[in-house]
Amino acid sequence: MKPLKRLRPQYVAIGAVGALALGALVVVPAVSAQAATGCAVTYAANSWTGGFTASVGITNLGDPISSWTLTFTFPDAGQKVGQGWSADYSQTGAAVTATSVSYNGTLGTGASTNIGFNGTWTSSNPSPTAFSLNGVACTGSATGSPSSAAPTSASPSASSTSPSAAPSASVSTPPQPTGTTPVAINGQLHVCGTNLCNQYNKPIQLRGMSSHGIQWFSQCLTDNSLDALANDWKADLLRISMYVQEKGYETDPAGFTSKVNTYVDMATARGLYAIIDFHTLTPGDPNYNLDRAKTFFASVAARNASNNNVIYEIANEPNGVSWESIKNYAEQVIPVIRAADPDAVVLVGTRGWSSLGVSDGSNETEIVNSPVNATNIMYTFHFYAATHQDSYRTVLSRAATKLPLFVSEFGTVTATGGGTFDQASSTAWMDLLDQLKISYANWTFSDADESSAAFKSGTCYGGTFTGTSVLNESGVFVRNRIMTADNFPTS
Ligand code: IDC
Repeated sequence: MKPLKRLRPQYVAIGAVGALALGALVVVPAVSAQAATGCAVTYAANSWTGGFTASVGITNLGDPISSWTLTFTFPDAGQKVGQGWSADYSQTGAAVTATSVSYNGTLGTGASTNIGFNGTWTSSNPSPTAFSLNGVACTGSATGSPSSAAPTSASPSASSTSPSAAPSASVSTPPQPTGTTPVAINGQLHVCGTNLCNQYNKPIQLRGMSSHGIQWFSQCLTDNSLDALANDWKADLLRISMYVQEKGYETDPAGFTSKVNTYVDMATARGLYAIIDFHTLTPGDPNYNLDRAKTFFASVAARNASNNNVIYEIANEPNGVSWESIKNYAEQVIPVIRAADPDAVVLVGTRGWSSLGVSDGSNETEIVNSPVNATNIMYTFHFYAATHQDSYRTVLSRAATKLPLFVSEFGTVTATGGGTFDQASSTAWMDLLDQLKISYANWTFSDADESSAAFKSGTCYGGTFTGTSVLNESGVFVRNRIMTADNFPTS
């Protein structure tokens, strides 16, 4: 996804400084053979409690260069650069250095490039100051006379800014949505504090369904079934559950990658968010699949980078493995995703089958005390209502005050995926998730011969997906909960 395009809240254009002078730059008398130097910089940050995504536009106003080093200073001691893209970053105290990478070092006169990073902050998050390119302050004007192209070849974004604009910060908000689908309304999502926020920087809850393993139930993921999910169920979300083992990804990486991308496109066409679920289950240590995860996510993140509806879930249910091992896995996979698709939300599985550790006798404090070193992530919590009851609800409520949580999978039945549909516990869970605005996906949008399946066994082949006649008790219940109005905030 292109960060600059989607940065909306707190859109701070300090580059008005650069644009002002750029617009005013008409003729600088030729002086000598000395190299002309100069630069203009724009900076935009999308900020939430404790974190931000920044986009930096760099325009070279001097003679052509073949590599560059950009330096700037954070005004607040608590501001830190985290994962970056399109440059190599380092930070010493408040001073940040970003160095060009192989494909963007060459900048002709008037040429621009864009870089960005995710950062963290503690007390405040002001825009950086003192931008310099190759040691020359970016004032928006050049010294000396560029020997090549005219400055009018500067990037449209810089030159379209009115020359009379005051060199002060300006703020713009996103326009009202033009469509009514969940993605049209909410746009690119980000994590804000412990919530999932939309393009208006407002907390939202997404409600939807998880597929069963895509190696098994493709008859339930058709144009008709997804039309029903979007229009009859009025869901916001499809989780695409790609098992890695059990005849899944490991047997045909290219084939499964392409299948996932097809389902993403089918969700996109209907204005649904799509979770790409790397469905690790057995073995429970996600590091067993670390190399596969890196290969898979590098590919799907690059392929879907321009989408604004994709959420990446890097490990379904770690089990029999410590939180530190899961964290270590996450800190290796997340940068792979960020390098290709910098602004997508990433979901991290938790210990004990994504129970925040509870099913292993632990709890959320191990995560609070040792969070994954990345921004724009949420931790997953899974439950099966007939098995997991009040004690799990207590943990979820408490953890939700400290951690961004996403229920990327839950069942209304027992943890086996079968057994009795537990309406009372399911209702208590759904009420709690609604109250906490925690997003969820129900297991499963399939016709598997088990009570967790929404559709009665074998009905997907019949091609009818709307209404309740084809649904199991669980399907009827969950559809009723999902189809109530969303009321996403747009201001
Ligand atoms: C179950 C399926 C079942 C399948 C089994 C093994 O419902 O048909 O045979 O996996 O692949 C989870 C897992 C999810 C499980 C589900 C129910 O994420 O893969 O699906 N469950 O057991 N965690 C808790 C429950």
